[in-house]
Amino acid sequence: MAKMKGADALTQSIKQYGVDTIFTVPGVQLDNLYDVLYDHQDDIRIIHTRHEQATAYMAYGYARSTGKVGTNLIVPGPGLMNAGAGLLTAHACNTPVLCIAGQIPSQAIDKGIGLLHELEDQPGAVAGATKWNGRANTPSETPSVIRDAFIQLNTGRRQPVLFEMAPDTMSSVEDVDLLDPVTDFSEFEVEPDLDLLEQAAALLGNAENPAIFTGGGVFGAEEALLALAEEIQAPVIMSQNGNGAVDQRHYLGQNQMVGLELWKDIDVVLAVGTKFLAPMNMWRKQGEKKLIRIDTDPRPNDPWQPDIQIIAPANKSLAGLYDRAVRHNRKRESREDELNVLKAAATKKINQGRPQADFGQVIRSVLPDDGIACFGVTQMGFYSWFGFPTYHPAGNIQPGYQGTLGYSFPTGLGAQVGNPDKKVVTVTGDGGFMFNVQELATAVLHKIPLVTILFNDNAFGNVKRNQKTDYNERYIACDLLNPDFMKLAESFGLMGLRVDSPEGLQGAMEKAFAEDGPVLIEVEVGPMESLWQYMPLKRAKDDEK
Ligand SMILES: Cc1ncc(C[n+]2csc(CCOP(=O)(O)OP(=O)(O)O)c2C)c(N)n1
Ligand SMILES: [Mg+2]
Repeated sequence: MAKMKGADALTQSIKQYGVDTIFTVPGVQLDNLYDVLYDHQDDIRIIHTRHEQATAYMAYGYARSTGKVGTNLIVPGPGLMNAGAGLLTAHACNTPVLCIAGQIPSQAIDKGIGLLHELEDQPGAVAGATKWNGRANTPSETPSVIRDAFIQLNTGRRQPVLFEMAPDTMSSVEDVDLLDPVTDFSEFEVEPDLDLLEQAAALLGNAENPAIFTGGGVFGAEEALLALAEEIQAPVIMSQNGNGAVDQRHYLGQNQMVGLELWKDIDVVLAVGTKFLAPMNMWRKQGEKKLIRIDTDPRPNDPWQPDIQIIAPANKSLAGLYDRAVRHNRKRESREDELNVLKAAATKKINQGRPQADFGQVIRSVLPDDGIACFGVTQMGFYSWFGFPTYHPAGNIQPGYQGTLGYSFPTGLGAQVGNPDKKVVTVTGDGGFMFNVQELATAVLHKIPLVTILFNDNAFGNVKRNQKTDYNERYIACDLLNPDFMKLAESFGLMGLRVDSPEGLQGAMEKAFAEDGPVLIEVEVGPMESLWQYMPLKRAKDDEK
């Protein structure tokens, strides 16, 4: 027990849970907390951004690329709402972000009296983007509310949580018992049902043609996933958001293009931590397929209900399945040759998409194997879903089903902060980049050596192409006025390189990686062809009605 302010209790509690970086924009409701954080700068790095949106995206990039919790700190009301798109993206991508939001003074909360930054039912305003919320109303209860927050962040579906503290709680003093932090969160996890594991293992072990489909929910369970896949020789078909759970240089690490090729003959599907969207809604249930699902939450609204549903974390479930599958497994030949042939054919097909493939292959070849790429909602990003082989779980960061334009530059910055010793690139369009262009200042000020590759077609190119092909060239709201990006880079104080070819990009990336600081590479491009014709995101050909 020690006497301390609420702001102290909060700072010491989050420090106990390993928070070492906070992405933030200050404001009056946070002044007291900042004054405490001043004394903890050796342990907690404060990265202030130029817009709250970036605090959440950076926390997302930090968390998604490290597996740790990412933290942002913002004022209530408009500060929190500005951060909303980032929280929503992290929510979609099962990524744990601790969002610490200020509040108005305790006595005035939810009274609607018009105090600065007041937002009635603040937790309700972000309920769709957070899995949990909690408010510490006194200094003494702060450690237990933070403990609850971290249990939520580290168990079940790892998604953002909202923690609130009012300014009067930050400044008031009480006896506080800083609790011992939880170190092993597995004791708070649901255990998989052993009977169901046995049934699922028998089904998989006896299957003639099993396949495993995974999404972002499988991250953290890579070892058990590969062990099971190798045991039953099942290809692991990763969603766009789940790329890298199995190294895509491994013959079992496959994307959904190959998944669709295999679909007709698959007899038992194991879907882990995935919405399983394309197969369920577009490819449909052809033939007598059995479906086993492993999820943290039930999915009662899915049109195709599983034969066996295991509600438990991926890690424990897959480890349990592996142990049992070994007993049930039939004798199997290696599928290496067959699956490598299919992979090569799919790669050839997506690489017909030009110039995306030419640039994409350069990015892959210059980025080190352990490097991190964060692809924006740009035509290069769509290419990356199927054309960019991903070697590790953080190798290809995406916005998931939110498709959040503008997320990639600040998310890449957050990933670079979390991985100071790795090469990190962000790939963005001119449209998306300008959503958060102000964070060039953050990159320079905080010395974040991210390499940003900006594909500039002076358009919301993807929108423009749709208007060309589907709406008779009735172009509206898609041409963009851009600044001179090289002058912009110079005025923010970072290196700018302009190129217009894949060879130029190669040289620029090599130069950029040799730099000790952020670099902006602008790639001048024209219209790009649609890649949808190559993608497996449509009805299977011989679909049953
Ligand atoms: C938050 C948000 N707003 C709008 C969109 C719709 N949208 C998708 S792609 C796109 C254009 C992107 O332009 P740019 O970043 O220049 O990439 P390009 O398509 O030119 O490669 C737009 C407006 C979106 N996905 N997300
Ligand atoms: Mg563009």
